[in-house]
Amino acid sequence: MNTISPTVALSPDAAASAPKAKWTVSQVEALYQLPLMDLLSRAHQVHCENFDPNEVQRSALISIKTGGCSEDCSYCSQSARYKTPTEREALMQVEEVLAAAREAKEKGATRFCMGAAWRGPKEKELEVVTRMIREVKSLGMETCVTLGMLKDGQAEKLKEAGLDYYNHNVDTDADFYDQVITTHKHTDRLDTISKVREAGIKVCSGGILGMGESRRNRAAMVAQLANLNPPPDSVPINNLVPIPGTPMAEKEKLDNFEFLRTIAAARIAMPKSYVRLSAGRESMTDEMQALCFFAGANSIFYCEKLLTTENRVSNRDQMLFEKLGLRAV
Ligand code: SAM
Ligand code: DTB
Ligand code: SF4
Repeated sequence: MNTISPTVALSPDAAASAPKAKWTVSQVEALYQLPLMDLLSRAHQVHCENFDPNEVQRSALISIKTGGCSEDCSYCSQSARYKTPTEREALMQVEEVLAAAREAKEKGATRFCMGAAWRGPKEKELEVVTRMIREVKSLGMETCVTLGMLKDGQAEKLKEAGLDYYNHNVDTDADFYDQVITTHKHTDRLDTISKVREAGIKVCSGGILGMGESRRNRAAMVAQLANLNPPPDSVPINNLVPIPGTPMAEKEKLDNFEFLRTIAAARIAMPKSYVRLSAGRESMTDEMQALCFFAGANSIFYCEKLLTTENRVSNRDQMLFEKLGLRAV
């Protein structure tokens, strides 16, 4: 079998013990070009070397602040610039969020992710979110928030409140980014990711497929995530959920095998990261999801709704886990 490996760049510092292997875009693209069975075998082997392949982590997701966002992300139902079915709502109350977290815990989720439709949080808003984090932590759950771009000092406040993960997706290849979003730059995303990491919070970062990007763009996104030092702890791979009223409402669905190849490439390039099969599961068959788990996906959103769109009713997921002999962790 073809063994494509990342390039080991020799460190100029002779004292540095473990040189960091870097993936070039062409190396990741070469993974995509493998015969599917070779790619899946290799991804599954890497998965087994680093994780129990029968275990899947489950995170619940809730939208704590919906709609009315200033940004123009052309896939998003929450941008104020497009006329979508999503209505603008105020920031939720701490008590309401806590009740949702309790329910998610009872259903078996181990991590509670809170999303806000903001370019970035204002200080007063951040203060409310830190209270939510403290309360959810006190239930014994891991916490994750996704609030947009952070200013200096904000990540430290989140860390102090006990935040475990910050989700901030690179979303797509840097070269394709301005065809999707113009109100902020790809480098802004990297800047927030650095702030999160420097504050000692675990990074959750991935992207969306099926926005009209090329295979090279997909490979570049995987390479970029893999070359972060270290790679994100958690890598959500979203399949575009086309939202009526957005510029991407009529995008043609990405071929399932291309989605699967991306999961496999992400697993190989980021052996120790949790790869999350994220948005888009609602329209995937059980068989497609099983292939994604085989290819190395080992985390899902376990809740009936994502931020504004449907996900999967939890007993459908439970049945799938039973059929596949998967254990929730
Ligand atoms: N406003 C914050 C931000 O942009 O980081 C947090 C919320 S934003 C909705 C979180 C992520 O959801 C986006 O980065 C994107 O990857 C994903 N997302 C949003 N709409 C989506 C859609 N229609 N289909 C798939 N993924 C989507
Ligand atoms: C991520 O990568 N996917 C989640 C979470 N992080 C916040 C969001 C998916 C949103 C799907 C479209 C919606 O429900 O609005
Ligand atoms: Fe706003 Fe985030 Fe949606 Fe972009 S993806 S419009 S920043 S909520």
